Amino acid sequence: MTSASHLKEFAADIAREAGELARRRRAEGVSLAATKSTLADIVTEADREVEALIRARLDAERPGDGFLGEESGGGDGTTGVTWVVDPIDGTVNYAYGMPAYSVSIAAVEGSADPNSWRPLAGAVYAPVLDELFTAGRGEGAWLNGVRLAVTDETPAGALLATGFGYDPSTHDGDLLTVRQVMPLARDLRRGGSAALDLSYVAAGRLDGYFERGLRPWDFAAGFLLVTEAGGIVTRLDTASARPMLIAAGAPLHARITGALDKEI
Ligand code: LIP
Repeated sequence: MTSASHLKEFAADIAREAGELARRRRAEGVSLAATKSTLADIVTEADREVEALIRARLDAERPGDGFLGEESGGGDGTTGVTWVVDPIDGTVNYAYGMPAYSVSIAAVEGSADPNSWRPLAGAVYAPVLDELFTAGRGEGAWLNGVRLAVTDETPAGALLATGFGYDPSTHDGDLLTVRQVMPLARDLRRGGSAALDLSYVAAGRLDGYFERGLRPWDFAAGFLLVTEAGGIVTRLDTASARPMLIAAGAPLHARITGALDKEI
């Protein structure tokens, strides 16, 4: 099995190239390619082009690996390594011209099933800010070469982030979850990119993050960033259609989990 360090460097190199393509295409003007689960769940031509670039690089340099991409699906490989890719996470931000979008690339041991995979390496690149978050299993989490750590004290309350699904029928339930957790918070952010939200937890820019209904490609890289930065990431209700993901330092993670158990 290739080392986590090598997979991390490989993911970082591809994420930079893919992010630059996404940034160039955004500057040229974005065209809508299709809608998916709802009218709000969009895919742009750039999403497809960026994922094709990532897949071509992976196929050329690691042809036997498995792949799961948000736009092109994929399948298991023969090497025991599977790449889990979101070419543009924060697609709606990207389409509207907001800078909070990222390329998320993760390598896992096993298949692309978050209930059984073992994260090995991850890279999340935000091209507008030129910020590259990377992690290798057992090697810590880094931002542009600086070591990252989650926060552990939130005396003024926690700075939390969350997100909402594309299906409007889920919004009431998600807002109820926000009400359950808000007593722990000093404030709440909704950035629009799960990969960046998780990267920010790893970097201590957020104290915690929770969201229902994320897809594997949304969190595969960010999950490892948080755990390698000393945090805890868990998924609740994994048998449901919309599992809950919680990411934070250990004390806050326990408080968020406890708050979700309370009726309001
Ligand atoms: C997005 C996530 C975000 C979530 C959005 C959407 P996409 O991924 O990163 O956290 O709230 O509903 O799922 O669709 O931009 O790749």
